[in-house]
Amino acid sequence: MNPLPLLFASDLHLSDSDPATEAAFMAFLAGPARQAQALYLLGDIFEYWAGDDDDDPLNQRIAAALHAVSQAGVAVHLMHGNRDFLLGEQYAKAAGATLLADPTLITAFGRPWLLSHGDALCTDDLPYQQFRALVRQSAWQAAFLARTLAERKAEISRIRAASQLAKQQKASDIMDVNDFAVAALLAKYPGAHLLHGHTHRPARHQHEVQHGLRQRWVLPDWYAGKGGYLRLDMTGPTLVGINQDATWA
Ligand code: LP5
Ligand code: MN
Repeated sequence: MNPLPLLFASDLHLSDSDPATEAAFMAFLAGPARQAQALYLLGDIFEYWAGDDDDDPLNQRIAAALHAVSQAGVAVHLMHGNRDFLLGEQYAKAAGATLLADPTLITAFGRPWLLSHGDALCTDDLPYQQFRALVRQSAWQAAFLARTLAERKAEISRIRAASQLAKQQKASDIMDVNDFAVAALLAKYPGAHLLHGHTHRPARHQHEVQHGLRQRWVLPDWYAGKGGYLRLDMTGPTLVGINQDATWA
């Protein structure tokens, strides 16, 4: 029998205000995800994450659904995105999942694959990288998490508004990955292909690194009825849309 595939998804941006995306993700967890050896969620699973003490019913529904996938024998892995990097071990445990560092190297179907959310590769976006450097410090996070949930949510709401405004001033290229950053990262992982999300530009790219061609697969986002995942099996990676009409790579 052929070995089961590995599935990768990211950028679901789940929130109370988007029940259609939650329903699509639940259908994915009840369907294709059960026919896999492992499920990797590479960040921005949630529209934002204020802390594991936020017991919003949505968070509980998703934890229960992921836990059921893991109970069915599928290894569930979570990686932080730029919106849910405060998601902690407590929530991962409730979801029956392991938290992965960004980046993480795995071996599957006889070759190395490097997994990342992708935001760290957008090195041309200097204001974002400054913001990231600040909020990824453990001391900053501990101080933020020490505030009340209501204060954290209010602060996040301000940051989201500031981010929306800032993005309107940025050229689209600035918000994509930088080719030199991709090559520098892949140079540290001989022979690996890269899988990431964040940019919402699903595609397959090729990069020449150390005199060889490396693939870079970009996962789709799930906003507004879109959505899809990457399926990795013996034949290699395939981008699969949850709607019939998705055409990628
Ligand atoms: O997510 P997306 O794709 O819309 O935009 C990202 C970058 N923006 C962000 C911010 C998040 O969207 C919103 C925050 C989520 C919750 C985090 C929880 C805990 C943190 C709480 C912080 C108080 O990631 C956006 C990129 C874009 O991707 C493309 O790569 O461009 O980056 C920005 O827009 C950032 C701005 O350029 C600079 C930061 C603005 C805020 C300034 C206030 C600084 C005060 C810092 C103190 C916290
Ligand atoms: Mn992201």
